[in-house]
Amino acid sequence: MPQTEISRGRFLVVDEVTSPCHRGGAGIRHPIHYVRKHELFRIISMTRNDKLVSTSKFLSLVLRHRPEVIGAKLDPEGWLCIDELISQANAHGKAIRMEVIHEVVATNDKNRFALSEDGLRIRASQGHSVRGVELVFEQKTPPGILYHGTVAAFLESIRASGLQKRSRHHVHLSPDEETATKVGSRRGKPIILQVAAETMHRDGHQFYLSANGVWLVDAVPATYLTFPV
Ligand code: HQG
Repeated sequence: MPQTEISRGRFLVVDEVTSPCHRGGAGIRHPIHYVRKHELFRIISMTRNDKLVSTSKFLSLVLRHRPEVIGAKLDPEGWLCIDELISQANAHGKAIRMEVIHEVVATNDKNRFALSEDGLRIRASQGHSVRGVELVFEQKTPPGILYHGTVAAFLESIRASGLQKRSRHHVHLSPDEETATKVGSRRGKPIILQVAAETMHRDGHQFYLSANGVWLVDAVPATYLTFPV
């Protein structure tokens, strides 16, 4: 942090970290956290729920898609040290606090994030698009039918080439229609496709279940899909 910027009063010193997670071992003092003043005032005026949603979206961005936005790198299994996440986020103008991260992990509607056993690292449970990260998922026998929520605009292409993982590492399938409806609704009026998961599995396709209950496959050929009439 350039001294000139501090003396111009554009930054506030918020915190100091002790980093047991970093190379160098326990108890090493690491850079002081700074937050731009306008960012701090924006945060103070947010409601608690706004803050949790905003932090969850930010964690999804960093832990699934673009860790480089805060100059961070995930390990091959998607983990990032929480102290590094906080200090890097704050250094890039995104104020984020340990208590809020813990609250997001504990209360997130889809359990999107998980802490390591020692509590020092965090990762997204699924949904990654970032390269160089490959989570080890539990292979599982799926139920007879799984569901995929999408929108009309994609149907022609899905009929032609089945479900493709696009930018993510897997195609995501839901265990029930209600969840699939929520997934599809993110893009417009939801359309629910049924996936003959048990048959697919019997034919040799591997299914994985993420820690937060999302079924994952490499692709779903169109022959296993039932489209609404
Ligand atoms: C569509 C959320 C054209 C597919 C949700 C989907 C989920 C095709 C979109 C998770 C296609 C990909 C993932 C093809 C697939 N032609 N379109 N051949 N094959 N598509 O976001 O499943 O809230 O990557 O139908 O809850 O929508 O982020 O996948 O519409 O679990 O935790 O291409 O994201 O979780 O979109 O959602 P996405 P998704 P979070």
